[in-house]
Amino acid sequence: LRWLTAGESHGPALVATLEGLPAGVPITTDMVADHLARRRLGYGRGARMKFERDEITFLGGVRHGLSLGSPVAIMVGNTEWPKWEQVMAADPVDPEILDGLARNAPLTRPRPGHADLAGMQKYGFDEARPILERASARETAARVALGAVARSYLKETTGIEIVSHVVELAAAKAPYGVYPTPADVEKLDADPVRCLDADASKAMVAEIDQAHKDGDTLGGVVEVLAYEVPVGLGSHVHWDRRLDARLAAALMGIQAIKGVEVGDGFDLARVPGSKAHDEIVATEEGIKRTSGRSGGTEGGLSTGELLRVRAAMKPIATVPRALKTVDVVTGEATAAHHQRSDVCAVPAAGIVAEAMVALVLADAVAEKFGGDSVAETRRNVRSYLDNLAIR
Ligand code: EPS
Repeated sequence: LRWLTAGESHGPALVATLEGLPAGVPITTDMVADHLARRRLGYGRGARMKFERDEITFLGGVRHGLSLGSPVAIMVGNTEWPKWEQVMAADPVDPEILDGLARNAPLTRPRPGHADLAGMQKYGFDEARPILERASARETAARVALGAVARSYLKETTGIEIVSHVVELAAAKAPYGVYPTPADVEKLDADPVRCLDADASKAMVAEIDQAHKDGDTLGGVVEVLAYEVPVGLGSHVHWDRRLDARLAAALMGIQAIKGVEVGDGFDLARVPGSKAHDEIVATEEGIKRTSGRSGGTEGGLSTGELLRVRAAMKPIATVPRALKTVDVVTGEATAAHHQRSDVCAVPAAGIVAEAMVALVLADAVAEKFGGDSVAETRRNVRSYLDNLAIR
């Protein structure tokens, strides 16, 4: 599978394309809309989430609710576009009109922690607008749209289902080792911070309320679980074929993610080998592991156990109590620019992380099982599983 996104935060739309998907995958506007709506949820999001809508248009690859095997192209319209039509116009605009627009004021005070400064230096701009427009996490709407397609493909061909939850938000933590299942998704989506534990959820909301009062922003940790992953996705034979490496890169590629763990991750470095691995036992249902410390990958291959990855999001870089910076035009010390921002987007990051995991697993499934139609892929999956010599 190959996929790409394009579009700026305040441009007319985001577009996303996915190439290599077989024919017969159920895809509907409602399916994509549901996931986009889930991404907009979460306590601590800013004003823009309230007034903007994601408008979905399929431009190719889908007919009467099923994929055709041709590239799938999805457009996610920004309903805010009319306010930005001149500032973000593709064609040249009369400078007199632009000068009169407050929205077009040059952003010369880069925000620490954002792409603003290094981006201006690298691309040769003297203000941050051309950088922040694409660095913005608005782009994750396009990934979630593709993720909705990827998860339909996974469910149809292998039965894989993906769930995420927020396990830490600033200092508030959910109890360790509780793994929500697909049956918990409705409850998770109804929680203000997408956390299964009621006490931890309250503590997380309190953290956000305090940060809001303090003019601050917060990060946290999300965990993604994939159920029914067959043994043998990815490979030990080369670094870039390792499933864990591909998952780590995909999660790290989400805006503001600074750390990724597979299974117990960094904790495994702190215990002896006798407590770090998952022992193998014979059961009536076949060979199993007695624990899930590895997160469902060994040697870069999926083991057939629960797949579990975590991503750590740093606090949003647009801090209301603006941080110290330098005005790149005057060279003077000043405060970073700030108009509005989310206090916390960790619950949304979980939905984006689900999409990234779905896209990586869809790629690994397509690579392992091939097939030009869902029926063919399904046959290949069944034949592989039915013929495993060791089980
Ligand atoms: C974002 C900043 C905010 C968020 C935006 C991502 O936008 P603005 O600066 O226009 O208020 O609302 O996220 C979305 C629009 C979205 O759909 O997720 C940023 O700087 O990353």
